Amino acid sequence: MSTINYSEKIPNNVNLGEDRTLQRALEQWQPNFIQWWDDVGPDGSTNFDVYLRTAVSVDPNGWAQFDHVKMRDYRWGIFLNPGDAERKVHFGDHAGERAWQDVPGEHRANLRRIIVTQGDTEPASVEQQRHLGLTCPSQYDLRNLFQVNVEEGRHLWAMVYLLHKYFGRDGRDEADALLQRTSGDANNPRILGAFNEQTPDWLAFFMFTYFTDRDGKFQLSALAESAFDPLARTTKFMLTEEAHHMFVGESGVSRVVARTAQVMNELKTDDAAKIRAAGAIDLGTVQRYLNFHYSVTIDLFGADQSSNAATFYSSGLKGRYEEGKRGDDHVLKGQTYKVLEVQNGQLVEKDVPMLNALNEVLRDDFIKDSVAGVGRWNRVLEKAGIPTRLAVPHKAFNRQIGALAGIKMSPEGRVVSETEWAAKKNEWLPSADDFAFVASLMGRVVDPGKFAGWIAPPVMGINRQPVDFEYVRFG
Ligand code: BYC
Repeated sequence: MSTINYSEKIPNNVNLGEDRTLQRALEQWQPNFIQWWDDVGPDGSTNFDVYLRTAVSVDPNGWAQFDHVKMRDYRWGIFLNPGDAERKVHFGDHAGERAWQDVPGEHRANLRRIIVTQGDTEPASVEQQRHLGLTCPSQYDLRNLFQVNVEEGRHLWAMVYLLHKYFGRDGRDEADALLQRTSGDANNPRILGAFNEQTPDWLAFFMFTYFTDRDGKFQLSALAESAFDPLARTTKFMLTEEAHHMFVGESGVSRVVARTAQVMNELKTDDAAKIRAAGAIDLGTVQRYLNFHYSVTIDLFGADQSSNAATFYSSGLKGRYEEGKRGDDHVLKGQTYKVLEVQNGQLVEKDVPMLNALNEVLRDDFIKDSVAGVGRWNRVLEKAGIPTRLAVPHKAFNRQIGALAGIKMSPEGRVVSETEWAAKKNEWLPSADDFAFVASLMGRVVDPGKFAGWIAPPVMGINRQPVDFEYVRFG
């Protein structure tokens, strides 16, 4: 079951050939997907041969094969982690019952909504990143961008398979709509806020893959607990791909910070203007990008109190991060959780029923994980003898979703007036000037082993290849 059949038009390990109707329906969706890739996928990349990894099996060891391929010919397919016939639902009102191999009628609408929301983010991110290849800082980075892009395409396939197989005509319509919404489109935008923002430059890309792909890690982990077994198995496999995306983000920002620290030491200055004049990105700009991507990403977890979240959990559709490792009753009735609320213009903590606060529980798990990586960036500064430190802003900073959307907050967590917000906004979030400066650095470096001046080279290459390997052949 874990071996992937590449002889079929749609590579898969779900015996697609045995279900002709489903196979035909997906084969009809496939050219629309390719059309979408051609229209809004990576700009100007059609003839490139890219050193990509492709899944060859879903076994934890050795699922990946590396080769130069054209992205259009990437073997997008449907790969589920191996099933366990004995698997039981392990949280919520159905705990102890057999995991579902089909969709129970009463949970159909909610499951469809979750799968569509998940599926919508995948093509959105490809659309957001489509112009970045034109300004890559190196071949190594270009290859990583393209790897992320093809895997997001595959994640779309993962959700489309579930929609087609388990949701009939509605599912097919939703699968079509996933190719019709467009990131940032005024009339038909993507579903969630962060996926309609722009990713205008590589600093934004690294922040996005560090923070926003980490939302992917936490949401997919919560779905990997689902009572609906096909969803759990497909998201488990997606998580193995997601790990590389977060690596691209974490190491990317780390290399930017390393280069900036080097320039600061060479010039013996922390003056942003001088650092910029030397072609590096000053730490103030890095911090403002961080503030932006962190705040729009924590919005992705939804409202702090949500009856949807309670229903999703109690009915077994979506668990918590690492549900199986938690020591409580996995039903959570009568338990409480602390959320922040605005009262008379100030933040106060309030105990609310935990079931309703599960979006906040997941957001808090995400926050802990994000902060750890920021600490690793700070160690780069520390080692270089630079006293400045990066930090995630307060949870209520720049929020648009949930109770905290009603308050203006400084990154340090001080409630501020509208007037102060307007005056300081450009110190806290990237300004037009910051974007213009970062854009001015975005050249296009494509000689093997060469890197743009604003980013340090990586410590090692991909798949034990040297850093100056020809990761992309431009055809
Ligand atoms: N922007 O009761 P609430 C990834 C809507 S990332 C705009 O809190 P709920 C990836 C919400 O839809 C992982 N709207 O909602 C990363 C609802 O609308 P309706 C993606 C928002 O259902 C990088 C209303 O506000 N996966 O994989 O509890 C690259 C009330 O909100 C936002 C998932 O998200 C927002 N930020 O929670 C590529 C998992 N937040 O119905 C890929 C599936 C909320 O009233 N999704 N709203 O019109 C879910 O589990 C839930 O839908 C959410 C929302 C957690 C997102």
